[in-house]
Amino acid sequence: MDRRTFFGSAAFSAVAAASVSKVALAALPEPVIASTPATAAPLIPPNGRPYNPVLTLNGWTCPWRMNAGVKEFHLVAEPVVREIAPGMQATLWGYNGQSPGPTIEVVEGDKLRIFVTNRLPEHTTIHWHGQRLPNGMDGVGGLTQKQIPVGKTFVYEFEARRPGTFMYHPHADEMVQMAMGMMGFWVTHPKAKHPLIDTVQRDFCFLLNAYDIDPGSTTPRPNTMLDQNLWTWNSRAFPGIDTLNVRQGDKVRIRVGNLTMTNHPIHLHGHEFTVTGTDGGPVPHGARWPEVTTDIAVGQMRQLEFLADEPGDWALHCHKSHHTMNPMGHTVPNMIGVDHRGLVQKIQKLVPDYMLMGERGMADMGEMQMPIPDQTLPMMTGTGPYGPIEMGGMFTTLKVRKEQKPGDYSDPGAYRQPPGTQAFEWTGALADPTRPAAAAPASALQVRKPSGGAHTGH
Ligand SMILES: [Cu+2]
Repeated sequence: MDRRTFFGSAAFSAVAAASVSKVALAALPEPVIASTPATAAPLIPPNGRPYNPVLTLNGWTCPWRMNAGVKEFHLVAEPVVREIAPGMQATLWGYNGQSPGPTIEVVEGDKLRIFVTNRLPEHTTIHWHGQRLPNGMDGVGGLTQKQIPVGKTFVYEFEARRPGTFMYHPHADEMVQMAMGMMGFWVTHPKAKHPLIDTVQRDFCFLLNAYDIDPGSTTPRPNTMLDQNLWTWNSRAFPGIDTLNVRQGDKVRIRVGNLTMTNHPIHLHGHEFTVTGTDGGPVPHGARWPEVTTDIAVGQMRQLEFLADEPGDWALHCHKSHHTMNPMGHTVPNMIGVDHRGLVQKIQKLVPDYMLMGERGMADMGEMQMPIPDQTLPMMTGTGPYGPIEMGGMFTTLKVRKEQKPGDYSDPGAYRQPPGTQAFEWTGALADPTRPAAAAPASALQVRKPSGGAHTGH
């Protein structure tokens, strides 16, 4: 079929992803490569139909060009270096210079052409998670298309048929390619006012991902199934995850997709939200209920919406406490409550750097600077106005400020607690707590035991 008449044809389903001709290759759009993990400002659509753009946390939106009414994107699958947080670079695979790849933002009804160039050391494909599209555009290697060989460029063409929150990732050697960081976000905006899609003032998106990178090294182990040691949002770990900065009174939407191998209960402090949509589409009003935590299972996406009406710095994090930590030895012995007085000094005569961890819990880890290998993040780190924030991994802050300007996404700095509104130390008298008398011995209790072995009469 003539590619120029493709979109005018009713035969969408008849065409599969195909290798581009040399003529088309010469004409394909220049891929835009990102070199930093910084959060880019939302991309105001320069052409096509207007929409309110999203902000990709520590990411950016893929620029496109219009070609005879078709939106054309160019993704390049390639090895990348991604800063997970200051002090640690990971060698991952991604798209257009980073992992995740750029967010694709389109409008319901847009006709799309996406060029995918493979610069990986092995073949790949892209699956467009959640899209309605012709079967041959679904990107499942071997099933709906041939894998894209090393060095080749394939083209995907389809229409963005329904609005919502989606993602993209390979469906070729998936275990390795997703463990290496290949994924990206996708947002399809509604073409007109939609009864189930509210206008919001701030629209954030990010993917949950996870890596197993040995301390001191930079390449993830792709064979690890569940015991990853880096729990990340858009391949960033706290304190490398940017804050979500909003104006008090803004309606806020946060879109989250999970491409890790376990579920993540995402928890927001200080506000109640509703889940207004999934990758299956908008949730009917009657099926929404208030939450402060919503679990996002593997391969799921959720849209959280709320009115940001409480000023402050509010934690936003995964509620699995092991997921708000950076790499640590899982085999650290449990020392809580162990009396080892004098032991550390004796060992330090032999091993000067020796530290004993966890005797009184692990909060000390947030303060002490223990020697760690290069390319390794402290287990819990990040400093707030009142001291160390004893977290890493899947943690950041929602900053709600009265003074934040509309559309201004810059970080307003730490929240200043108004006088009299912060937890404070009690300095008055403390009465000894009254404790109950020692429990009576069991033999003194009057217990009616069942008689004999006959358990009848239940
Ligand atoms: Cu989690």
